[in-house]
Amino acid sequence: MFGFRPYPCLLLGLMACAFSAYAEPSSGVIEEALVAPPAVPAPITRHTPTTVVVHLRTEEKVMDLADGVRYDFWTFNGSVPGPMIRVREGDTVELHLSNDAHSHMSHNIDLHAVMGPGGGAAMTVTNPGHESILTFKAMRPGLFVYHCATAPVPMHIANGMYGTILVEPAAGLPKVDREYYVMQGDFYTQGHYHDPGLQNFDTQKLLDEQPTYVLFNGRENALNGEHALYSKTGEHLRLFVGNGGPNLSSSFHIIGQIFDSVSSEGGSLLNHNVQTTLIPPGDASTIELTTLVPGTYLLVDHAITRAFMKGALAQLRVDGPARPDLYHGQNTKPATQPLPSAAHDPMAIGKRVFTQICSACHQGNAMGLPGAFPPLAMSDYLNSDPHRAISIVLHGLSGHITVNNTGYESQMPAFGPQLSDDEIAGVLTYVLNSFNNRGGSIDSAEVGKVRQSQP
Ligand code: HEC
Ligand SMILES: [Cu+2]
Repeated sequence: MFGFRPYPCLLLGLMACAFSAYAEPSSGVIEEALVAPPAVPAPITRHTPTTVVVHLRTEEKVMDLADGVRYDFWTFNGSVPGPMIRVREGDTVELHLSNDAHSHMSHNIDLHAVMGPGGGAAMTVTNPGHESILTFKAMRPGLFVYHCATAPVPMHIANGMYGTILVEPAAGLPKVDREYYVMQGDFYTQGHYHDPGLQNFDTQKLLDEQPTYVLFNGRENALNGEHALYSKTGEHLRLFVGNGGPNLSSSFHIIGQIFDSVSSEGGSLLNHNVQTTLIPPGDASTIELTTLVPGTYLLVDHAITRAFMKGALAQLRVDGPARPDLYHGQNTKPATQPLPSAAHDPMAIGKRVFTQICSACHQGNAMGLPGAFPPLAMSDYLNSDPHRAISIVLHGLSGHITVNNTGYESQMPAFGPQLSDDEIAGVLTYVLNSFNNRGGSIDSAEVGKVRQSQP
């Protein structure tokens, strides 16, 4: 009833306890050092509230939306999402919002951690070259979204103006080994997915709620490869996952993980053993997980078209010794099946394999799908070196390739384990002699050789 914290009282004894009660609500002023996502400020160790000064700067800035694709983002502090603000329950936040002198628009901020009309929006409307100050008390703990709320609001958000503010509960959060900050958003460009060059905002797509891109941290591959989130086996991770929207809800999932705990709708209720959690626009969730088995895990929006065809894909790399006790598998060669009668004709075998397998991705007309699957029809990549395709079908292919002047950076699985040498020879022969390709044939002895030489 006096705002005592039982824990410091126990530690420090009665005198200190009485003192700490007097010391509240404020023990000085702190200037928060913000960091760029996916990093977050360090956990709070204070046991008393204080005044935290936060500086945010709105900046309009052309950056990469994907490889070779540029976009005129509107940002907080030059990043999408804006930096995570971290304060403690009961803190008073003094937020300085400055708007870059080169901006074309005024901007403001609505923080969902604020209890007051507009969440700060009306008080912070800031013209280019100006600054405004909003002071509020962070009364409720949780992970909250902030965003620009200047008209047209959907456009400011669609251009990247969102972030999160974490209000730690007075008792603090349990200790974990690593923390990361990921935020989903949908983007609307006049060009198609992966059309190169500077892409303009598309109002009609925004109105139709049909984004060209759905992204984690404002750029395709922002958290992939060398930028992947990282952990060692056996560690506990905490992910602060937000959704800026403006339109799409996220079915947030990590392929091959089960979340230890999820704060439902970012609130104080914890759900456990969760596979996929729903994060609507303007919401955020604190997600904890344990990384037991090494390898690379994919963070996705499980509305899965967005992950594989609109960019909503990030990586978590886990290093450490293998755990066959928890996870292992075996690949055996299939027993050679007796071939159906007409089946010694490579073209007939090839047509069947193409229809059953290859067409799922490369399409029945072999034209592929823009941005996702390269064409096999008139493919300069295939026709320039048909023998290279043996190894592609046997072992799969990933990384950047260029087919008919278009870049692809995707993944084709290995079909070596499931297709026989005859079938691979057949399908390549079929493809080479169809779809306006150059002709020629691949025989199964060649496939056998490649299979032997590169196990
Ligand atoms: C699950 C989807 C998928 C299936 C099924 C698939 N591929 Fe692919 N394939 C891809 C992707 C994706 C790439 C590009 C990989 C990259 O970007 O590095 C590719 C690339 C290729 C290439 C080189 C690029 C080009 O266009 O010439 C060839 C050749 C190829 N595939 C042949 C085949 C054949 C033959 C089959 C059937 C046995 C097949 N693929 C089945 C997804 C698939
Ligand atoms: Cu704005």
